[in-house]
Amino acid sequence: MHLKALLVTLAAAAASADWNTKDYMKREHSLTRPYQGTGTTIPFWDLVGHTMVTPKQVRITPDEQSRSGAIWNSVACSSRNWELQIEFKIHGKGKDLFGDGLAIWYVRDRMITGPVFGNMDYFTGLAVILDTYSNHNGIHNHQHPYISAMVNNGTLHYDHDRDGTHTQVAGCEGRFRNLDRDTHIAVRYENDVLTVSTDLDGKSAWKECFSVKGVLLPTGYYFGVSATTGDLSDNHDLLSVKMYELDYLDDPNNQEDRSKIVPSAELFEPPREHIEDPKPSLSGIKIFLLLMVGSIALIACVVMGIMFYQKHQEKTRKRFY
Ligand SMILES: [Ca+2]
Repeated sequence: MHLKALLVTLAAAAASADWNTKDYMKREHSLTRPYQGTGTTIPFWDLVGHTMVTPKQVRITPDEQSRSGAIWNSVACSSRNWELQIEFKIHGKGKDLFGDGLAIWYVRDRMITGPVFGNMDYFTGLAVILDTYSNHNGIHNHQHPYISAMVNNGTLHYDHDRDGTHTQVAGCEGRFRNLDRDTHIAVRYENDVLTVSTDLDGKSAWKECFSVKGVLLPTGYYFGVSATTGDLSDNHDLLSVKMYELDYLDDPNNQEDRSKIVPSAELFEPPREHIEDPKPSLSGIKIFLLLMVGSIALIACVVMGIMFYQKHQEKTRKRFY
């Protein structure tokens, strides 16, 4: 096929793919300027805690100690496949010390405050965490700020002391703090694949942070963004949320009832603290030692046997002479 013909075919395929998707921004799950509708409320969104809305941004926490806030979508998501594109800004006075971070949620329960970046612990659903402060005293196999995802069925505890590494599905480093340019993150959930990408370099291009297969999330959960400060602080600003539905209209999978699915992830990243590999080599040494002791015992037996035989021979010789 000629290159031109190929390009035309590809363009036609791309165009028809566009036709088959409902790939457009869903207003009821999105948050764009101007935020306020009539009065002081934001259509489709509810505020929690210290969150303040200004014409420029939704400030989830100011750069002050012990602040906590969230903004929650009030409409449950009925799409099976979706992408959330979030523009945010995390900035503050702190040069070396700042925190704690921001979290993006797709969860069953909304509007509940708690210790996980302003949201409840033992949550049910997905968290994408932009952790600016490393609580862990030891060494991680990554630097902070750090982006990670956690899938929870309500039984897992988010462990701040380990910065969530024990329960994370995947993660990547990302320098997203105190930048002059716009910073964006995309959370894409399509065909049970969770992909998180960032646009932090001002290039208007997505860079993959991680992509994980086998992530099960039901429909009917709520989107939210929360943040918290403690002894350390930062401004955690949300500028926009854009939700795109990725469901194909003629996809037979869309007939499946996904509302009863229990959130789960096939893969969990093995936490660094649990990687202890001297055990196999220890048992190797044990086997070697056992073999050596065995061989020595065997040699000793043989030597003793020979000595006994020689003595016995001597005795019999003595008897005959
Ligand atoms: Ca942390």
